[in-house]
Amino acid sequence: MIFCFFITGCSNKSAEKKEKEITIGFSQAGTESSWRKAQNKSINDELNKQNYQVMYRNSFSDPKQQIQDVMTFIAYQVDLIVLSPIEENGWEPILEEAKQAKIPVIIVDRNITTDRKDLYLTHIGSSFKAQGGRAGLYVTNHFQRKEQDSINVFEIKGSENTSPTRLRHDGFTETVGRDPRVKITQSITGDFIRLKAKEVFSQAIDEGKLESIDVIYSHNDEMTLGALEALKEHQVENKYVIVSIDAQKEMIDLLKKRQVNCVVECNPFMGNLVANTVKRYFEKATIPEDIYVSDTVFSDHNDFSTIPPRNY
Ligand code: GYE
Repeated sequence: MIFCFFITGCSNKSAEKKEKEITIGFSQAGTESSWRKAQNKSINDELNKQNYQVMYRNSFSDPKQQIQDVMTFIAYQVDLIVLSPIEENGWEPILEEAKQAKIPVIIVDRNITTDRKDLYLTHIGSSFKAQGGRAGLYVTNHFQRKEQDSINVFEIKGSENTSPTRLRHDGFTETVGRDPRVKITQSITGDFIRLKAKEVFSQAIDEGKLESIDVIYSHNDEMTLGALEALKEHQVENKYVIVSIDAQKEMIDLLKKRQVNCVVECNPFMGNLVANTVKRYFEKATIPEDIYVSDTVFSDHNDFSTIPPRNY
């Protein structure tokens, strides 16, 4: 009996890998913003603190490369995949392959669009729709008591086929819909990148598309900074109500100088949630279907001294 127990004990022990023998495949979307770099460091730091072996791949905003990166993790037979997806569609085939290989997947930050909840353990990230709603609420509150027949919004959208772009748009439009005067009359895509947004916004200025615009609503700070550079280079006065999302330090500094009006936070520091969820998985503890990162909002109504340091 003792002999059998010993063998059983050994097989159980080898079956329960120690942290340092667990390999995590971490697939990152890109390095397009200070926000992304902070999110990236947060996840890598917290996984390393748990003594996991981390196999890191950055697809540098190339969706096809990101699929290849996940294929590599499956080929290496990692123990778990942490996926920060660029795009929200097209993930089912490769996640089905991960499932067949018995490799669990945790989706972080942006979400994926699928009914197949069996293809991943959980999603950890912000509510992008709530962020769009907060941006919209600032706009409707700002114009609530202003005698103005129409309030025209210029929207600078993030990359198409991504959940933050879709949901930040939906949250904003649903909220401003309460005031029939507010309409998005111009919309461009800056792919969440400062230089791209500057180029496309400059073109819009040249084409006279800022005529009768009251509000600039931008899906992330990098694109807002690009648009502000374009205004400056075209010597266009910044007389707009400007609302931005992420709350990078550079944007909060402009809020304090009253060059923008509202900055909705998108908290990048999700590493502890990710590492804790990984730990709970290997401890066979229950994991909720969705784990939300908490965000807040800053505006020119704030006492700026209460805004915490940004660190990104
Ligand atoms: O707002 C932006 C980054 O996926 C929420 O992606 C993230 C967004 C973030 O490019 O800065």
